[in-house]
Amino acid sequence: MHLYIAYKNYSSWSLRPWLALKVAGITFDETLLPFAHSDGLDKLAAQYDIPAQVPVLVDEEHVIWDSLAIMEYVAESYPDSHLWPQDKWLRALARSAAAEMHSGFMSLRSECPMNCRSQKSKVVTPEIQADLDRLQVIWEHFAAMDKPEGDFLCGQFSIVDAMYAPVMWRISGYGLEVSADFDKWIAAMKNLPAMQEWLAAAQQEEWVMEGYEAMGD
Ligand SMILES: N[C@@H](CCC(=O)N[C@@H](CS)C(=O)NCC(=O)O)C(=O)O
Repeated sequence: MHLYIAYKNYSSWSLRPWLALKVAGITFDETLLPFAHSDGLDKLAAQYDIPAQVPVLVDEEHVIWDSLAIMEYVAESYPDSHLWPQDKWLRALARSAAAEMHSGFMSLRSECPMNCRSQKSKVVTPEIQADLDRLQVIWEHFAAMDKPEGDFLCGQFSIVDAMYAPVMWRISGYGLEVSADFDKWIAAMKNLPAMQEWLAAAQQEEWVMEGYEAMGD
């Protein structure tokens, strides 16, 4: 199984399946395609007739080209990894929140791009505040559920944590605040050896995306 990703410092969609695979202990090969600095991603896209976007998973002759689709495929292929919670109601909530992340949080995503190695401040616009308030409400939904012990959204780590992983860097990297529960989740996420491995690699990278670096106040 081969996962194609981009910059560990900036590529939020790459982080999601990479983290899920790592936390689940699944062996995979990875190739980093720095799309603003090389044509590797364009070549991959042309080879498989897919959009020039990461992440992409290639398993045998099959290609999967979307972060959530990749994680669904991995969860199905490795049921013992329990990448979704066992309980069907908790799983339904986790899937709803994962889907909301996939298609929402536009202000947070556009105004506070993931930049793992930077620490900035950000004036909170009403649009950003609305996204922060929504995060708090989502965390309250999970807090109200019956679930296994643990500080992740479903107790134990699952795909919904992976989907929100870049948000963790956005909140901590731009000095934003959500709630005490959210801070507990940030601590658990930062404590994951896989997250530390990702951060160490992001800190080593020399590519700079000026547009991303210019964000923040
Ligand atoms: N729907 C895609 C979105 C992927 C996406 O937007 N990836 C960005 C990197 S984080 C990308 O590949 N950008 C390529 C470019 O801007 O040229 C997914 O969830 O996997």
